[in-house]
Amino acid sequence: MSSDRTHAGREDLDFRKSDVVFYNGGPIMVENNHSTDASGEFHRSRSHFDDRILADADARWPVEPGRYRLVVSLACPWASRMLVVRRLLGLESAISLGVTDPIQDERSWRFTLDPGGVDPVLGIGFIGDAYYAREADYTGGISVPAIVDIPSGRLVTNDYLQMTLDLSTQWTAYHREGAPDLYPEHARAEIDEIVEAVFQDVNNGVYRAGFAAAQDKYDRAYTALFERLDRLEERLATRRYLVGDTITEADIRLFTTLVRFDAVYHGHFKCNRNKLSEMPALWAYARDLYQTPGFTDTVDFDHIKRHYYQVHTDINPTRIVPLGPDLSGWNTPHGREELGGRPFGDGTAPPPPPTGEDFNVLRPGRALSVGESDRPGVDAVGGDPGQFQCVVHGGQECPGGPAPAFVDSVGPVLLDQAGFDNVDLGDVLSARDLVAPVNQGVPMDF
Ligand SMILES: N[C@@H](CCC(=O)N[C@@H](CS)C(=O)NCC(=O)O)C(=O)O
Repeated sequence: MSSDRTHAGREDLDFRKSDVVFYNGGPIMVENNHSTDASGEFHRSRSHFDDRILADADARWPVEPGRYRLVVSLACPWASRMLVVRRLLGLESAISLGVTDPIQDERSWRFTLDPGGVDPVLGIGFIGDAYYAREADYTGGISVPAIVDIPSGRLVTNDYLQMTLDLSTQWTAYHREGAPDLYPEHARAEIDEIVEAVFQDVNNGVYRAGFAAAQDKYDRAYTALFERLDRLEERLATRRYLVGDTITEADIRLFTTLVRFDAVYHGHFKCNRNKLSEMPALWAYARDLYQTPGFTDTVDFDHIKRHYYQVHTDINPTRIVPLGPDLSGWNTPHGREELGGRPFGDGTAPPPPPTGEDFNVLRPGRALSVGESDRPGVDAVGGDPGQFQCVVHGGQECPGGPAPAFVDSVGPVLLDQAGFDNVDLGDVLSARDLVAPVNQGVPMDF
């Protein structure tokens, strides 16, 4: 199926449809897997494709290593759950990974970070192509995370609620040695209950606040969100994790919202009673998880910030991406070990991520060498030693040769030290070298 179509808003509800808007001559897709109704209330659509991949050789989609490709945006909290679970369970070689550009266009999520703008395994430029291969006349939203059957090129599922659970329960034959049990049978009732409340008030609650189009709907979402966060703050003051004494699915689902809280939800979605960093237990809990192998390497604040602030033009028409907040606090000690707990239960920490899947350039100790390109969207670190360097995204060249900006996570990082063969971005961050936004002065077009 060709990708020369513009996917429409969902037809099943008579809501205000999301729009395609034009910015600097280029169309930008406003997300349309959700809508705001006539009363101004935000609604999230159900995932249309809810097939499951099962540990059953006779299933329509049987578990089979190498057969499926997981497609994510690093910006997306629902997709990031999959990244964390896949990493903790060691399913990286069983289920390959495609990463989209954080900015959608009118055809939705695209593979513009890959050479030639095409996913190297699926051979498509847009994840929408896999949706249409599955259902040619599909008119609904195109969302990530998505799992695609590689041989047929068809989408299997975009049901983010079930996907992570199936990695835990159906893919057990391919879990790494030492994989933790993220959805232990004895604790499922408690996990499910917490996950549901966290979904309503927190995961989806921030969207309900951010996309509310009426004051009362916003007020309600905001109130429910902070009431829930207050309760979580209390719960987590005395226990290291949400359920039991190990990391479970419940923690992963809360984490992917918390890690975005100060960077995007606090400002962009108006969830601003306080920042996460002003809630001591939750902030320490989030840092604890963030610093845990398998979590930290999935976080890309650059993708997160650019996606939210640049795609939701209905709530941020200027598309300006704020410079703040200061994200260096994520790397500070959290002290949560004192609460005990065994992060991986009887299991062990995952090994470092496979090549190309270490997405967090702010992780302490993470180094980039001149000429190295080890993450999607980063083609090279160029320029002469002693000059400013530039990381180039999406196959574009630095405008005007060696550009005065090192463009990376949380926006550009200006580096002017000599000959940094081995730049430690942890140091760069703590040295407070964050400077002007990408498109101030240097019109970089990603
Ligand atoms: N598939 C789910 C949730 C996943 C989701 O909302 N993903 C967002 C990114 S965080 C997305 O892909 N939105 C794109 C769109 O709707 O056009 C749904 O349909 O509600």
